[in-house]
Amino acid sequence: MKNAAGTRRIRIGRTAGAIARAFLDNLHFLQGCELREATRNDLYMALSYTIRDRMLGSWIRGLREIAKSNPDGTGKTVCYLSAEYLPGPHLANNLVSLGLHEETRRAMDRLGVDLDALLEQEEEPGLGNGGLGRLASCFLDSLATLSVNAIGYGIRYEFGIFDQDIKDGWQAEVADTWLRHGNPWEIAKTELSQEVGLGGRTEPSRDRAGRWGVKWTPASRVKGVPYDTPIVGCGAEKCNTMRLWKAEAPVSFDLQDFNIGDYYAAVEEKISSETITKILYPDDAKDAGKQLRLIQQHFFVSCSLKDMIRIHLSRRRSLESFHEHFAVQMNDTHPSLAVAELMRLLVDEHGMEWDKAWAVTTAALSYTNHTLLPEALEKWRFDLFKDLLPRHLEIILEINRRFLAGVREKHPGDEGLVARLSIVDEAGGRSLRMAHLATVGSHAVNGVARMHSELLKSTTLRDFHEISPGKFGNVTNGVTPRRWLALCNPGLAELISRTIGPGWTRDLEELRKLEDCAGDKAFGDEWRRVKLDNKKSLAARIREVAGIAVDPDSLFDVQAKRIHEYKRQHLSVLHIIALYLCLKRDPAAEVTPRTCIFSGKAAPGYFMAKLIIKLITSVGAVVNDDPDVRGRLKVVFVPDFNVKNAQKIYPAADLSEQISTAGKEASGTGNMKFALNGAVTIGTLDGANVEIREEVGVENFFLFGLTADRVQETKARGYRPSDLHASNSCLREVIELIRSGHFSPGQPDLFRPLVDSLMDRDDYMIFADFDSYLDCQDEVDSAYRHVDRWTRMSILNVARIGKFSSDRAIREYCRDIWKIEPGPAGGEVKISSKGEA
Ligand code: NBG
Repeated sequence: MKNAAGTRRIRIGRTAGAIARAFLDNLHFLQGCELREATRNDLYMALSYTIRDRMLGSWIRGLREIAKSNPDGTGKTVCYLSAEYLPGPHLANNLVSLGLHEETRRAMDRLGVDLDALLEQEEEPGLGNGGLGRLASCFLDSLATLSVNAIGYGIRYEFGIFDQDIKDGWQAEVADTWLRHGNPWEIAKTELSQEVGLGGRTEPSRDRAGRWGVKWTPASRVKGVPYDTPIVGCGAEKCNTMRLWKAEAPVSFDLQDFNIGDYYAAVEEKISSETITKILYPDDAKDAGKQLRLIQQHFFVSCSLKDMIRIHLSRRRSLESFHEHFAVQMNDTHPSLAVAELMRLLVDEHGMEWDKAWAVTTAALSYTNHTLLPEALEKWRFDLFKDLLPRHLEIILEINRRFLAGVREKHPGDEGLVARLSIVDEAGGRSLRMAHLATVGSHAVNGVARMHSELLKSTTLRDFHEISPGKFGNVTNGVTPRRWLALCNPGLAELISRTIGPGWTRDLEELRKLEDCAGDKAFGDEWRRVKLDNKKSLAARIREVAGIAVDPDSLFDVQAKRIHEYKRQHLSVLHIIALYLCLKRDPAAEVTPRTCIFSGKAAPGYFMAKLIIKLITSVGAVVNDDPDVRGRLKVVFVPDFNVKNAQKIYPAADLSEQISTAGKEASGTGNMKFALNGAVTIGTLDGANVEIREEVGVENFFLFGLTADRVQETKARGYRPSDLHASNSCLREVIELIRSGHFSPGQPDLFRPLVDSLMDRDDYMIFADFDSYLDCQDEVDSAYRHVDRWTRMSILNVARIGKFSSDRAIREYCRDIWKIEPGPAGGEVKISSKGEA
């Protein structure tokens, strides 16, 4: 007994001594080695298990509490359905949330192990493309921090988003083998596996009670095995679950085939089943229309809903109360099959009447839209859909029939309205509009920033808003201050905590107390010292990964996000070329030295985005070594933007580039992370920029460019970019320099597709915003030269950014959509005086 208690103390104790003992034990018993022969990965694994052990008690409790909810809504479980997650490295974040960072460092110091090297060893799960996946992970952090019961359901991709290399200035994709050394954070729950059908046919059938129904006989089945990762909230009071499904064949070997000696046929099914969760589609804003993607969506949605029903029935509850215990959020349309699948499960498999099932389904489901870009709105061709999901198609058509009948009743004779609202798009070969399905099947639909939600109501889902305005709302995105300040910027976190106390880690509005320090000389000096330290670290890293020396005293002008024409990295490049031309004309000109830092991945099939990367690196190659420039302008592309690298970039930024064409960026969340780390934004009135500017004050934000309305008007009047090229000499000079092959020696036509698209169409209004952007950048230059003014802007950006915590966003989802009373926020993060979170 005494021994058992002692062992337990070692496994969960919080002192450096207990952590060190547990670590050595895990090294021995789990990794099979001793300290002196352990590899870095052995050490990382052993430490991760050590920290995981300290989460499991609250994790088990958390799972037990799920669905133990009361009828008044307390304890209701949020099921977040998301095809993407970007959790980032777990170890460091868990140390912060558990408040174990200091003791762990002490334990590792005692053993002579370099904790930072182990943190560096972790390979992050890259199970998403960008903002949408990272938002899902910020939300899981906040749900746990606010003590809301939650499961984040998704897909366990064996290969996540590719790793990005830069070769000869071009992006090169490298397969992401994140699981190759094992994943200490996940626990497979093989006995909670689910089976999912695919293809086949449907036929009328009678159940045991003699009622008519439909029987679906799938052509094949695949097994989903859940892998659970504990997600601990700040202060460690609550631990939730990210449950990711891996596809497997229901039986590994078809013995029939095996017996007659056909080994290959025997393993074939296993191989084809497992391809379902092999790879993440590396698409950001374009609908791939791929069959495997539809299978992935169906697979994870079906497994997840069946899992919820399993939990619900295990409590001996009737499915009629399902929605009282589960709030199911669809993160974009990727999980929108949930509408059809939940109906199928309730009606076909559990014998519920259609109307009742529809009431339960719509009460349980809600939908978040994340984009207005028409090319990104998911549609599935009828024939493709029918082959894979014949029963779901029938159900969707029945949902649509009933829905449109209701519309016709209220708006007799308006067949135009009916056609616009229909889930079925009859134009050019029939297809299913998944945003329509998600909207019809949800009780609440929201956009992700105020402006985006308004545009959603006036454009993409206008007719839906007209017939049911009450369904629509807004929840502006947010980011978790734990990872995006406490963890990634320990220097600033320590300064802030020392000044206003640590309460900001769970109530970000407390940052407002910093306003009083905005004019304080000594505080400003410290503020700048922290930023300079962060810039030095990034400079060292840039030298390592890109081989470029940059000056930490120069203005760090950063654009880090997916590469996309609408995000307009190339507008920044045109500005850089204009600066370069100035320095060439007058090498003695007084300028503010700038380091322009880009980072981000391009979808492998998106030629123009890849060409933009090549343009950035090519301009860098010319500018960086030009003797006339004398180091006053540098252009750097930092490869492989992911959570881990982002954590090093945001804290070092002076200027945050948020320059998308107005009306195109739904929200943005990088914009929030930059400001939270003291960068000042240059941006358009797009997405959440609008609200950031409102919060931080118009005098602390560099605004430029056409508004969304003016973009539309300009296009409606017949926008001709070539006219601007003809009339604007600076723009012309910049474009002609690219055209001349100055940045592509020996290949004058290299950038022609890019230049031609700007000259011919300029869909994203680069030329239209060129002057305004350059003027605004001039203002940036002069503001940065006034050190005190800049410091004040930086401090005020942080002091007033509190609204953009994902805790606030989750509180709004709880109040407006899920009807859940969140608990009090967990404890705060302890920030040590050594400047380490
Ligand atoms: C992205 C938007 C961003 C937004 C994130 C998170 C998709 C489909 N949308 O602007 O482009 O910040 O979602 O809401 O990835």
